This record gives sequence, structure tokens and C-alpha cells, in this order.
Amino acid sequence: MGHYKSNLRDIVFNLFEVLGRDEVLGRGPYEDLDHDTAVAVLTEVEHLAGTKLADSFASSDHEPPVFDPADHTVAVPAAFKKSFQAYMDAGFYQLELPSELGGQTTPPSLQWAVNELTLGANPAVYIYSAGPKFATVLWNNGVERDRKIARHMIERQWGATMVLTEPDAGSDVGAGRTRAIPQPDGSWHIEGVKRFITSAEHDMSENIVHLVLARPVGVEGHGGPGTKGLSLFVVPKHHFDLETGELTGERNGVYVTGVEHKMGIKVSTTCELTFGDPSIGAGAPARGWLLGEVHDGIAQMFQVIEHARMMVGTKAIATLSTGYLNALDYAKTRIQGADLIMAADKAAPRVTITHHPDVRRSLLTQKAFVEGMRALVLYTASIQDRVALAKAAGERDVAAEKLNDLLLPIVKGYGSERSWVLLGTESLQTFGGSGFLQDYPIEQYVRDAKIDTLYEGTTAIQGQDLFFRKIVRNKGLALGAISAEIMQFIGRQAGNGQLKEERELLQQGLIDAGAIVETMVESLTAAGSPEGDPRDVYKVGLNTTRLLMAFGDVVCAWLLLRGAEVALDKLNTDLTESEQRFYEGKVASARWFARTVLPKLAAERAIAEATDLAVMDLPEAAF
Ligand code: ST9
Ligand code: FAD
Repeated sequence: MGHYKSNLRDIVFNLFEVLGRDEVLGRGPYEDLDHDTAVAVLTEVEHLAGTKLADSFASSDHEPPVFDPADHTVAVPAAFKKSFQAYMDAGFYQLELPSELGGQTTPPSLQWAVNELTLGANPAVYIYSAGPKFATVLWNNGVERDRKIARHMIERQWGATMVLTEPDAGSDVGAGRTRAIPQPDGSWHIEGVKRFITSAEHDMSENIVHLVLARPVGVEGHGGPGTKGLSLFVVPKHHFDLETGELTGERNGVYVTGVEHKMGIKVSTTCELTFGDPSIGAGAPARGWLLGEVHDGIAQMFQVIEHARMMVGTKAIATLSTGYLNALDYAKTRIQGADLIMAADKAAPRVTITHHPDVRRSLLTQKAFVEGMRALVLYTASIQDRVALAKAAGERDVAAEKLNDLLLPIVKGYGSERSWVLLGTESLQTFGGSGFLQDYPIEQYVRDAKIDTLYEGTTAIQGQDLFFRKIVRNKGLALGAISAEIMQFIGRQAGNGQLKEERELLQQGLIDAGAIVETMVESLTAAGSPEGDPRDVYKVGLNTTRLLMAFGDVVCAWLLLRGAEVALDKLNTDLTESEQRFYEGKVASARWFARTVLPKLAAERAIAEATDLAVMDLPEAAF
């Protein structure tokens, strides 16, 4: 048995029974895709995930890629290569490509449902397979030259990277110092050192295309300070014939000069990438081309980042899901201790640990969060369906775009924090000491999932993005829209009277989260007013992560209760026993989440409202 345990039933429940995705299938750009085909795709990916993708998950953690500093190459373990090739051969990466690039044109909701399965089974397979997907950025932003490169990236399955981070420029991307010097032939020479670059070297594709943020020098009006002075360059590892894509045999002057040893997701290479160092290789310059011939680097890069943030949140949640299901299986068979009712009787029969209230608390907590966050991912993806449908019709659904923007930091920031913590405190804990061993996949899950709170913008960055950009800058429109939708649900007496208490809890949770926003807006306003104290903005900064988590709790509770409403309806019909249990489980997890998570928001609100500047006034030496 492989490590990966999927929950396709819950994915299908969300897609079709709650989110009504049948509405988007069979019409517009998805005319050729019907319900049965979508389910068949999911079933096929689930099988692949549980077998060929999962096969190399543990072994490539034990024997990670090997870096050869002499020739700047990386050898990826053979078992992982097999998993990767199986995924590429199956062609599922094409689900995310537009039809003009040979893609199969599927709605984002189906894509993210599929991605959950891949990311849960072997996240690095998805990450390495993103090369063709990166090509869409060249296609969407490029001139004819870039579009030709995009085609080669897809047809020849080249790898690709996103290259932002430098030793002194992590969260603060605008501090980047890598330079781009214009050349008479229209190309650019890139000079500098980037670090922590995922997939920058491996031996699974003939070429790797780096999308690099660098600061142009000597170009009037461009290359100023901060992120706005950065431009995006296309820098291939090997030069190639633009018309055919054939490699010319000429190595570009961009080399991996180090590969990190790290806590988790070890098979995914994390590289130092050096551009244009004459002492390396043949000393050739690192030649790049300005994407689209426009200096709009950070905005172009954010097209990648938005996708990657959704990917990271989905990866985290997928890992928690398999962590929970492994823990559940273990708990059903592990016999330890007597039932609490008979605890005083030393001769009482021993029971499986699922009989213990504390284990049940833990299991239901895991189940509720997994299901809530899966609903969050797929709901967000359903909003992306709206964006995609409008685009296909030559229009824009601005409300959907802004709602998606609002939800992305929740998927990424909230999803990764909750998943990583629960994997450690609940999934691993369910195994007792065995969870600490390599005999079970949980210890690797915990290590592999920790990165999700760090890359693609740390949790602190997600919290700030949510408040400053997605709420304040958006004048609260998207927040108002989703809050109104939640209020409408509460007022609708959903669940036929059976979810009355939970609706009240949801209402109070929404009020509490709203009060946190109000408090923060008040501090921000005070900080900006002439008679106010500019230091009041610190009070905002002390609460951005709190808001991220509180808002995530509210959205997940709402989506779980929407699911419970559907499940309660189904429970009034004739069902097989397994379906009966499934729907009972849906109601139970929604109730549990509402009753055990939402009441804590009152405390979060009280903490936010009582925020003062004591922590900012504390001298550093007193920490
Ligand atoms: C990394 C990779 O960590 C890890 C895993 C790699 C996996 C690779 C595989 C991925 C698969 C994906 C394939 C994808 C293909 C794509 C397909 C697409 C169809 N939303 O607030 P300002 C922009 S990588 C949108 O002043 P500062 C915007 O243009 C490293 N745009 O920021 C804005 O201008 P304006 C990840 C946003 O103070 C401009 O930026 N590193 C957003 O200058 C300036 O905004 C990080 O994530 C947004 N939310 O800079 C860095 N925000 O305002 C984290 C900003 O005029 N740090 N823009 O619209 C941050 O995010 C910082 O907040 C900062 C601050 C750098 C933005
Ligand atoms: P710092 O920015 O130094 O942050 C340190 C701490 O300070 C964090 O807790 C952070 O939240 C906090 N902090 C920093 N600034 C602020 C602020 N303004 N307000 C509040 N808190 C703040 N980068 C790429 O470009 N491409 C990749 O492919 C890539 N892959 C990666 C893979 C791995 C395994 C790792 C570890 C990193 C990868 N990165 C990649 C880099 C990653 O995106 C950065 O590590 C991340 O953005 C954080 O930057 P930093 O590590 O410099 O931390």
C-alpha cells in the first residue's frame, strides 16, 4: 500500500453537490466536457496518484537529488524520475493549458481538484511539471519571439523557474540587486546571484527556462528602486534555435552554484543560481530577453505568484487530508487502554483508540479542518471559473476577480498554517510514538508541509496582503460581497432548522471577524490623520495574521455549513449505508467546526480590540 490516501468522494461532493459545477460543464469553452468525463479524469488521476506518483514519495526523501559542484549539475533519484515521467506521459498537465497551446480547456475548479490529488501524492511531481504551465506567462505577455519560446516549452516539456529571491531580498523582493544590462542585439546580460530557486537544476528535461526579475541599468525611465524598477527576463539554461527549439549546443552563462540541504520536500531542488559570473563554465554571459519587451516585471511575475500561492495552499491542504486519513486508519486498529467508562476496572477489555474521547476530538478536528479547507480551495477555484468564463466570452467579471484576490491569501496563508500545525499536533499525535518514526508517512508530511507557510510569501506577507491590498485598497468591496453572501446563508434558515445553533455561531463569528477589521481600519485611519499617531499603524501590523486566521475560520465554517445543508437534504432520501455515513460525517464535521472553532473568534476580537503599543515599546534587549 502506498502512503497516499485520497478523498475523491469529498472532492466530488464539493464540486457537484455544493458548488454546482455541472453548470459550467458542457457550455462555452467547456462545451466538450461533461460531468462523467470530469469524474473519469478525477478517477484516473486518483489512481495514478495513489500508485506511480506515490511510489517514490518516501524513497526520494531518503535519497534526495545529488549536486555536482564541478559541473553544476543535479542528478534526481531514478524512482522519482519514474513518477515524474508517468505524470508527464499521462498528460494531465495539459488540463491547465489553454487550447491554443494544445491544452484541454478545463475549468479551474476541475484543475484544482485534480491538483489536490497530485500534490497530496507527490508534490514535487507537480512542481517539476509546471514548466509547460509557465509557458502561458510567455504566451500571454510576450511578443512573437516569446510566443515561439512558449510553444517550445510545451512541445519539448522544458522545465521552468520563477526567480525572485536573493540573499538580501526575500519578502522584500524590491531590494533585489540582480542587474540587466541592455545589449545592441536587443538581448540583455543578467548579472547577480539569486537563491532558493526551485527546480533551477535537474536532469529531467533538456532545457530549463528561468523567469528572472532583474533591474535594468542605463535605461531611461526604468530600473528605479523597489519592485516597480524590476523587469522580467526570459533566461534559458541552454541556447536554442528560436524556430525549431533545437538546442544549439551553446550553454548560457547561468549556473546553479549550490543546492540547499533542507528539512522537507527534499526531492524538489532549492538552488543558488548565479548569472554571468565569468569564472564559471566557459565564462559566457547570462543572456536573457525582456518578456514582452515591456518593463512590467513585478506585475508579470505576480501572474505566476498568484497561481503558485493557490498551488501552495492546495498542497498544504492535500497533505493534511492524507495525514488525517492515515491517522484515522491507524486509530481504527491501534488497541490501547480501556473505555473511559470502565477506566477504574483494571481487567476491562482493551479498546481501539477511536473509543477514547480525546482521540475522537482530535480526529473530528482533523476531518473538519480538512473538509473546510478543501471546500475553501474548491470554492475559490469556482470563483476562478467565473473569471475564466467571462474571459472566454471576451468580457471581465471584476467582482469575481476581486473575490478571488481576497481569497488567495486565505487559501495560501490560512491553509498552510492550519495544515502544518494540525499535521503535527493532531495527525502525528494520533500515532503516538509511532508517528515519530519513518515507518509511517506522517513525519515526512510534517516536514514537507512546513515550507508552505514560508515560500510564495510567508504567512506575515499573506496577512498584510489580505488587509492592506485585498481589503483596504479594494475599499472592502470583495469583503462586503462575501460577508453579504454569508449573511444571506445565515438568514435563509439553512438546514431545515437543524443548523440553527451553528448559524447563530456563524453569525457571531462573522461579527467578531468584522470587528477585528473595524478595529484595524480605525488604527490605520488614526495613523494617517494629522492629529493621530503614525505609530498606530503598528497596531494594524500586530493583527494582520490574526485577521487572516479569523477570516479563514469564518469562510471555512460557512462553506462547511453549506455542505451540511446539502447533506441534510440527502439524508432525507434513500441512501446506501456508505452514502448515509458520508453525509452524516459531513453534518458532523460542520457542526464540530462551528461549535469548537467559531467561539474562539470572540477571544481573537477581544485581543485585537485591546491591542496597544507595549510590544513595540519594549526595548530589543528585553526580549
Ligand atoms: C517562491 C516559489 O517562493 C516557491 C515554490 C515554487 C514552485 C514553482 C511552481 C509553481 C507552479 C506555478 C506555475 C505557474 C504558471 C503561471 C500561470 C499563470 C496563468 N497580487 O504592494 P506593493 C504587484 S517564489 C497581484 O507596492 P512592494 C502589483 O503589480 C518567491 N499583484 O509591493 C503591485 O503594483 P500595484 C515568492 C501584486 O512593497 C506591485 O506588486 N516571493 C500583489 O513593492 C507592487 O506592490 C514572494 O511571494 C498581489 N497580491 O513589494 C514575495 N501584491 O500596487 C513575498 C503586489 O501598482 N513578498 N503585487 O498593483 C511580497 O509579496 C511583498 O508583499 C511584495 C512587496 C514583494 C509584493
Ligand atoms: P525574510 O523575508 O527574511 O523573512 C524572515 C521573517 O521575517 C519571516 O518570518 C517573515 O514573515 C518576517 N518578515 C519579513 N518581512 C516582513 C515584513 N515586512 N512584515 C512582517 N514580517 C516580515 N524564491 C524564489 O524566488 N523562487 C523559488 O523558486 C523559491 N523557492 C523556494 C523554495 C524553498 C524550499 C525555500 C525555503 C524558499 C524558496 N524561495 C523561492 C524563497 C522564498 O520565497 C523566501 O524564502 C520567502 O519569500 C521569505 O524570504 P526570506 O527567506 O528571505 O525571509
